[in-house]
Amino acid sequence: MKVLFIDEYLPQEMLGIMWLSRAIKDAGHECKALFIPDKKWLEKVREYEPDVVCYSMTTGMHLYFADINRKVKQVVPNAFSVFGGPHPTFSPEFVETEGVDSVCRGEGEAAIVDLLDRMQAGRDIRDCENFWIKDRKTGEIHKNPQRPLIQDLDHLGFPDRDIIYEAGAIYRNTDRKVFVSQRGCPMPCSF
Ligand code: B12
Repeated sequence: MKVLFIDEYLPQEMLGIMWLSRAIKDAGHECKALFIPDKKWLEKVREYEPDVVCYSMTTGMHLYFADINRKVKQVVPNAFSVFGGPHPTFSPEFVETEGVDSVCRGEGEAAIVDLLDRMQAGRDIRDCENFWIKDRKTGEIHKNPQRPLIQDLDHLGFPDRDIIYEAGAIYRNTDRKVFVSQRGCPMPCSF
């Protein structure tokens, strides 16, 4: 399957996207990123023709990305949209938004690979764990439980920095690279 992550330029490389891309590529799927602002962004979406369009979001960016997604759907109407990150984890009812096909709650590596493998094989995706999935025909929302958290982070391999560097040379050229050796928050935060 062909996957496209759309994000805006942030002050640093996005570890979520890099780790998801690692898992997606290791499972044999294709994966690219596109950063906005880019005058040709919609042209690039049309040219790549992704099967799945992915967005990683914090709260506050959700209306913006919902709008971006509606524009994406005008040029690739069959592309399946997946939203993940803190906002969909806290507020999965975001799936009710027009144009949103699914949201992923919590860790995404195993979830997105499961989803893509099922799509590739033409299998049912409605009971895919971690996802809330909207049936395109009936509008019914399938609310699935989350799978257990990853126990051994070393199994994930290294984040795929290429996906970010290919899409945004500024990240490749900067001396500042981002590393995180844990998941979640060491304080009592809920995320
Ligand atoms: C590093 C960091 C930043 C960096 C990079 C952000 C980024 N998007 O990569 C910078 C400095 C830019 C930043 C900025 C901000 N941040 Co910040 N940041 C973090 C921090 C400390 C770690 C994030 C991280 O890299 N985690 C590691 C990766 C691997 O995890 P992840 O990104 O969550 O991704 C996993 C899952 O969420 C999921 N997933 C994520 N995206 C997707 C997409 C799909 C399609 C799928 C299937 C799955 C999926 O799968 C990934 C792998 O398992 C978190 C704290 C935390 N505990 O997470 C706060 C946190 C994300 N930030 C937060 C906030 C508030 C902000 C700002 C709004 C601050 C501000 N006032 O400007 C901005 C928003 C910028 C933006 N548009 O994202 C909040 C978000 C709360 C919320 N309700 O959304 C957090 C949770 C801190 C907190 N506890 O309050 N941040």
